[in-house]
Amino acid sequence: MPIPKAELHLHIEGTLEPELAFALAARNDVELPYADTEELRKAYLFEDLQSFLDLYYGLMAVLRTEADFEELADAYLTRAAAQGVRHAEIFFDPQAHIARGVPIGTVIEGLSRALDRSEERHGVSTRLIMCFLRDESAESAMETLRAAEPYLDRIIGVGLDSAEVGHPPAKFKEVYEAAAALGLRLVAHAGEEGPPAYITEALDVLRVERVDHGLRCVEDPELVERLVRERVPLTLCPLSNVRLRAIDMLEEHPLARMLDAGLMCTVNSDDPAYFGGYVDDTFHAVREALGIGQEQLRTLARNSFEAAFLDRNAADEEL
Ligand code: ES4
Ligand code: ZN
Repeated sequence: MPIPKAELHLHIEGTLEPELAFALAARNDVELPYADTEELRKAYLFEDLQSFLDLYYGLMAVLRTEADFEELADAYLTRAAAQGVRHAEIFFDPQAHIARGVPIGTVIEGLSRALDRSEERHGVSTRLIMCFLRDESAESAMETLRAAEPYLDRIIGVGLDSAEVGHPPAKFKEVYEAAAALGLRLVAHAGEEGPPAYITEALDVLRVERVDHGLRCVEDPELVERLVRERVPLTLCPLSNVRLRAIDMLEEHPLARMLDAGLMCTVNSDDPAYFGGYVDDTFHAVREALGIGQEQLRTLARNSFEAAFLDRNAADEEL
């Protein structure tokens, strides 16, 4: 039995498995630049974050209708339940769909169809976090926030993803202020490929409550000390870091050292269809590669509920 856990860093578009991509392509009459699933999988050899993003945004062409988004989310929730996930906070990238002519309402209504039935069907509670693409303008992010206003009852918070370097958090200060004023919770990717200063900026300028990745904090001892002191959750994604070459091999991942330093680490799958495993696969992989023991695995699971946007009682119940 996999250990019960919450997943806090999961891009729903990153759960699009090749088989579903081809099924949706056929249904929607979308031509893909790959002959079959095998050829598609062979393209999953990434140099860095950008080379992954190019393929990831390209394959989204197959997602067109509410039913597509429902099927995508239901497939993820089925797999997540089998991996011990009891609660999932799910990112989605509305701008990547709006740009292709798919309205935000189609995305949110479709995902909601699966999410609304998730507790009953899969025993997984869910939240949705809307991400802004940081390589798009702050104005575009603000327009996206406005477009989401009719659906705010379905969205717990906002995040920031896509190409990090050259797009520091401060670019989105006003959007985050507006999101906070709407009662939304705040997270952001920082310190994945970008420098430790982006983590500090996400905390001080965007006022995020959790940092997605946060990997590169280890380069700045004062920042580590602060993250420990303030108990800032980091949603680490070790398999993603290997596949996107943030680190050379899993054996070199700083997760064990980060836990020893007292950082509030969680382990997550990021884009599991692309990075070689879902979240319990990731727990197994770090156990094997880093010698992370049962006690630390329990700490990671406990941290995942503590860092979730659940109320305290609900989080305690899971433990
Ligand atoms: C992402 Cl791994 C990663 N980093 C930044 N943005 C993303 N969007 C989807 N996966
Ligand atoms: Zn991510």
